[in-house]
Amino acid sequence: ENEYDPHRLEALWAPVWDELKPFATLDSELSDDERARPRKYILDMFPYPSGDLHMGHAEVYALGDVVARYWRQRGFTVLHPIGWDSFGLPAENAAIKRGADPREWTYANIAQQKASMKRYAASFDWDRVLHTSDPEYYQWNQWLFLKMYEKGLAYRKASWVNWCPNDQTVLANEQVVDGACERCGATAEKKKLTQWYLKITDYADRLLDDLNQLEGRWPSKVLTMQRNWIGRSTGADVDFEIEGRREPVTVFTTRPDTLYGATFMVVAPDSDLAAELASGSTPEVRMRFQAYLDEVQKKTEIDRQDTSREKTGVFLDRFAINPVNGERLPIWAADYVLADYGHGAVMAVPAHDQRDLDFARAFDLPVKMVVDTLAPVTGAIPVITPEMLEEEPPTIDPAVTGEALTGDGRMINSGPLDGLSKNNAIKRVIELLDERGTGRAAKTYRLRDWLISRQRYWGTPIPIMYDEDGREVPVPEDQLPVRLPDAAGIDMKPKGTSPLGGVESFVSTTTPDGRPARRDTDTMDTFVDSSWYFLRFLAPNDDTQAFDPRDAEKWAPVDQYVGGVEHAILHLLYARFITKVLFDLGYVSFTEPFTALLNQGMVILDGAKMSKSKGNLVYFTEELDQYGVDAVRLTMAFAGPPEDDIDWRDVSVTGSQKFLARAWRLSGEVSSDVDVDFDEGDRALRRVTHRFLAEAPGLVEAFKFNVVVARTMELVNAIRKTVDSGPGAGDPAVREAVEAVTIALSLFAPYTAEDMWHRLGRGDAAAGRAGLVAFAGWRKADPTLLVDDEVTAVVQVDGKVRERLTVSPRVGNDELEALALASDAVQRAIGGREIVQTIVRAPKIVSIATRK
Ligand code: ANZ
Repeated sequence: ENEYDPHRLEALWAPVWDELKPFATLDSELSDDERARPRKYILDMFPYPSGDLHMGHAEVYALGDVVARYWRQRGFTVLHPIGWDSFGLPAENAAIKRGADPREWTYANIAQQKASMKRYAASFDWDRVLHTSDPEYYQWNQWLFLKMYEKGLAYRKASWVNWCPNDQTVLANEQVVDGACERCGATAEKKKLTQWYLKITDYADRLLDDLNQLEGRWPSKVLTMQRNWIGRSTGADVDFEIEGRREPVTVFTTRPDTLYGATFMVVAPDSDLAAELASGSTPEVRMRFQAYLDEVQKKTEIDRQDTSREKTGVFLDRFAINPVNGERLPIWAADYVLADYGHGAVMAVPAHDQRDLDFARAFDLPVKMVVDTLAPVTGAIPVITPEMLEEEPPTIDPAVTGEALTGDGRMINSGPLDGLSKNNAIKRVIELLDERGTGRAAKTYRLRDWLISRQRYWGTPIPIMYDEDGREVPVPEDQLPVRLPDAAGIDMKPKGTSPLGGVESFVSTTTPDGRPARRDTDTMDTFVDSSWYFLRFLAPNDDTQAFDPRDAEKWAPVDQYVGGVEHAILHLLYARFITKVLFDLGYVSFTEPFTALLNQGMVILDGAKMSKSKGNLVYFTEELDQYGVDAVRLTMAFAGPPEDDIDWRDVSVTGSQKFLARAWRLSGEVSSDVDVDFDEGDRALRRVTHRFLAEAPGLVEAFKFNVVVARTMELVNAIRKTVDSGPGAGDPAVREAVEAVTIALSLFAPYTAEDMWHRLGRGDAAAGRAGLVAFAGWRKADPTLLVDDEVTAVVQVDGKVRERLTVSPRVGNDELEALALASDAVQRAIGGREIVQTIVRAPKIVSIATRK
C-alpha cells in the first residue's frame, strides 16, 4: 500500500467511477447546481472501429481529456461525448476478405475499443454513445437528405465522376489525392454515371467568408487549406456568339481586361459543348475529335493540369465572335481546359496566359499583345540612359520569347481600354460588356458539389425510390429508416454496381400512392454521417427527432474540437456546410459547428509514421500493461506542444511513472488533519504553490500542456524540499501544495490523482461524484503570494544565451531542463539539430550543445 503501483490504482478506482458515472450529463443525471453552471462542449473526433485503439487514439483522447477535465475543474458542466463512425469500407473489405459479416466485425471492434477507452479513463459521458451504423442514427441521415432534397440541395445528375477501379466505387473530389484513391492508392479513373449530389457550391461564399470568424481559433494551416479548397476566383463571364449556333457560349475569365487580345477559343473535349460543336462540323472533324476524346479520357486530372506537358488539341472548324471587336476566333478542343471548371470553355489570350501561349506556339495560332508590361502603372518613371537608347532593346514579345506577360502594365491595341492599368481596364470592360448585355462580373470556385452516392453495402441507404417511369419519389419521413438488409447472402464483391441491387426484397417497394417502385441501391458517403454527429450527441436516444433545437441552444456549437489534421478539408468542410444548411432550415442558431480547433500531431517511432507494414508499431495495450494508464497519458501531454509529432523513442514513459510515484508518495506523508489553516503555512512554499495556481490555467487554455506538467514537477520538487529539509510534512503549506498538485494531476493522471485525493482525506464517498477529485475545483491564487521569490534561469544553446526563464529558486534540474526545452526561442535555436549534451545547474543555468 505504500508503494506506487499504477495497476493497483486502476483496479481500485475504475469500478468506483463505473458506479458513480462521473461524467454523465443527460439532463436527468445533472443536479440543480450542475444544471445552473455555465456549460462547455468539448469534442474529440470519433474513431473508426478498425481493430483496437492505437497510439494515435491514445494521444488525441489524452489531450482532449485534459481540456474536458480542466473546464470541469473551472466549474463548468462539461459535455464530452464519444461514439463510433462505424459505417465504411474497411468493414466491407474485411467481410469480402474473411467472409465476416461487416456488422459483426464492426460491433466487435467497437466493444474492444470501448473497453480500452474506459481503461484509459477518458472522461466520456457513456450515456451518450452513438454508432453511425445503427438504424437509430442513420435514419436521421436519411431525414437530413430528405430535408435537403425538399430544398433542392440534394439532386441527381449524370456526370463524369472519379472512379476507383479497385474499390469499384465513386470517389468525391476530396477523396482523390494526387490522382489516386485516398484509401487504396489505385489511380482514379473517370466514369460517366448518374449520381446524387449535395449542393455545397451554393454555400461556397459563406464557407469562405465565415472562415474569418475562426481566425486565431483554428490552426491557420487549416484555414488556408479550406480557403484553397474552395478556391474563389473573381473576374467576368463573357458571352461569345458562335457561327451556326443560336445560343452564345459563355467563358469565365479572371482577366477580362485582355479581351482584345483573345485570338482563339478553347473548349474542354469532354464537355457537352465540345461534342455538340464537333457534331455540327465536318465528318473529318467529327472523327478526329472522337479519337482525341478517347485519348483524353485515359488521362488523370493531374496529368491534365500538368503545365509542363506538351499541348494537344483538335481544331473544330467552328468560329466564335469576339463581342468587343467582332473578330472571328477559331474554336479548338484541348484537354488543358477542364469540363467542370468555370464554363468548360476559355477565351485564349496567348500573349498573357502561359498555357494559351504554349498552345498557340504548338499550333501556330496568332499572339496579340494588349498589355505593355514595360509601361509603368505606378511609381517612378524609369531613368533612360544614353547607353540604353543606343542598344536594340531586348524584345518582350511573347511570340518570340515564349514567355507570357502576366504582369501589370498599360493597355494597348485595346480600343477604349488603351492606356488604362489592368485593374481599371477590368472595371471598364465589365461596364462595356454590361451595357451591351454580353458579359458581367462573375466568380468561379474550385469547389464542386459533393457527390455522395457510393456503390457499396455498408452505409446509409439513400431514401429515394423510382416509379415505373423512372421518376424520383422520396421515401415519406414516417417510413424511415430505410433499413439496410442483413448481410447474409449478399455478394459484396465490388462489381461496379451496388450490392443492394441484388437484394430483391430491398429493391422492390411501392410509392406512397401504391404504385410499384424500385429503391435507389446506393449508399451515402460516410462523410454524411460525420457531418452532423456532434448534434446527435445532444440527444442520442431521441427517436422522434435528429436532435432537440433546445439542446442545441444549451450546448452547441462545440467549444473545443480536438482531432487530427488529416480532417482539415473533407470532414470539417462538410460539417461546416451541413451546419449552415441546418441554420437555414431553422434548426440551429449558429453557423459554425466548431468554435475552436486543436490539431494534435502524430505519434511516430524513429521519425517514421507507425504502420504494420513497416513493423514499427507500438501497441497501445502493451504500453498500458507495462507502464500503467496514467504514465502513458502523462507522457502524451508532456512530450511537447500538442501540434508536434511525438517520437515514442524520444519520450520516457518510465520517467513519467517515476514522477507520478514521487507525487503520490507525498500524499501519504501529509499530516492527516484536513482542517489546517493554510495561511499559517510556510510562505516560501506557498508562493510557489500560488504562482502555479495562477499560471497553470492560462497555460492549459493555450494548450501548453507540457509546460503545465513541467510546472507541476517543479511544485512537487519544492514540496519535497520543504518536507525533507524545511519545516517538514506537518506544515499546512505542504498540504495546500500537495492538494494543488493532486487537482492539477487530475487532468493528466486520473487514477493517481483520485487515489491521492483519497489519501489526503478529501475524497468524500458520501458526496457521490462531487466527492471525486475531478470535481474538486481549481483553487484560486492569492495575489499577495504572487510577488517575488523567483530567480532568472539562463538557457544557452551552443554558448549563446537564447532564453531567460522565470523560475522558483527550488526548481529541480529535470524540471528546469523541460522548461528550457519547452521554450519556442530555445527550440528555434536548436533548429532541429541533434542535442549532444545538456548541462543543467538549477536554478541558474541550462546549457545545450547541438551537433553542428
Ligand atoms: C483569359 C485569360 C487571360 C485568362 C489571361 C488568364 C490570363 P483561376 O485563377 O484558376 O480561376 N480558365 C477558365 N476556365 C477554365 C477551364 N475550365 N479550364 C482551364 N482553364 C480555365 O483561372 C481562371 C483562368 O483560367 C481564366 O482566365 C481562364 O483563362 C482559365 F491573360 O481567361 B483566363
